[in-house]
Amino acid sequence: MFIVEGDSMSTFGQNLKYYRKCKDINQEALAAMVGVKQSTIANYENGNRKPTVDVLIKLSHSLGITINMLLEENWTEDHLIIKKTRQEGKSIEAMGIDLCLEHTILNLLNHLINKREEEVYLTIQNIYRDKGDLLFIFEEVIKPVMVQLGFLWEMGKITILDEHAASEIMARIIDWLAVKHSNPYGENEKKSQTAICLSISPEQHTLGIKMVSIFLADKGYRSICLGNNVPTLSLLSQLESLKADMLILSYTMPEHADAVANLVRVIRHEEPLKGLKILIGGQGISKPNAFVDGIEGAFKSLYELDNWLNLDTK
Ligand code: B12
Repeated sequence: MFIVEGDSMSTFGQNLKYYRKCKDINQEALAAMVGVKQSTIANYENGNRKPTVDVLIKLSHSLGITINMLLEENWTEDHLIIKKTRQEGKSIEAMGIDLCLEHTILNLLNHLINKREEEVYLTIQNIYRDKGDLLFIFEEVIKPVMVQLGFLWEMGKITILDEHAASEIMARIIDWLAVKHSNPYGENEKKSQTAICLSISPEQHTLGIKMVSIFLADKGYRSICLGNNVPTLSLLSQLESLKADMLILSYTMPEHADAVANLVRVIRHEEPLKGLKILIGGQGISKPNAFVDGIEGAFKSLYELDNWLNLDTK
């Protein structure tokens, strides 16, 4: 029985070739794993031949991916625009691991837009199993996927509803990563320090601050994420009662810079909070380490925060 027909044949061939290269397996080796000739794999990849269901299952097992990932159409016109921009000047072969990442990001985007939560989960789970590195998954996978989702929305290719659904899926995946990666005793001696993390009101973007909070927990802080819409008076009393050492403020929209500056000003007038370190970050920041009196640092990424923390502990 054949299940790959017409145009989907070339999609299948293209996917097969990409995933094979991602896993750094040559055609001969894959053929041996699946029990077919090398020329059969070449024919699949060129779109000249179709696999049987049996072979398709073996291919997906050998490459460690789902059958859907082999069959689905990832190369829509929109995705190709993004792909072309991002890969400009690089040949497919020269892309190596980047190509694998690129393909993964496009797959995730596709799954998110089509609201296939399980596929998103499986893909991220695979990356987590391979890398086990939160910083990599947050900065190199989830953030680029969300930014590209934003481009598609800006271009009118997806609806605001698609964007909401995608954010909800991603929020659950990030929470799953947090539990999976939880490090209750901390990797260093920071465990006595408390960090309070929030998105500045009226900011609605909260995935970034979730990531920052999880990252700090992984670094050994007692990290408390308050999400968004936090009333200022409650925040002030919480900072005091929890004896917070650090306040982390995130904002995505540049116009929320004033709200950040105002909150920092209010906090700096509170005598009991004199020792509190305030860090700000997010896409809303125009220049790193620029503006706002009374803060310890302004950051665009978790890499920058990581560097700062390493310096701060020395
Ligand atoms: C999902 C999404 C939404 C969701 C958010 C859901 C949620 N729970 O978060 C919803 C649908 C609610 C939404 C609403 C809006 N959105 Co929106 N949204 C996005 C989208 C697609 C993804 C956001 C995201 O999660 N990014 C990924 C996270 C991980 O990135 P991040 O927050 O920047 O965090 C990273 C770093 O910045 C850093 N970081 C963040 N904070 C901090 C803090 C510190 C201390 C440190 C060290 C690091 C750090 O760490 C993270 C990992 O690297 C973006 C596209 C984009 N470019 O991101 C648009 C985008 C941000 N949204 C946009 C807009 C316009 C809006 C709306 C105004 C739309 C509307 N008309 O209603 C509203 C905003 C209302 C408001 N008051 O905030 C624009 C912003 C344009 C601009 N620059 O002004 C964007 C860029 C889309 C676009 N291309 O046009 N949005």
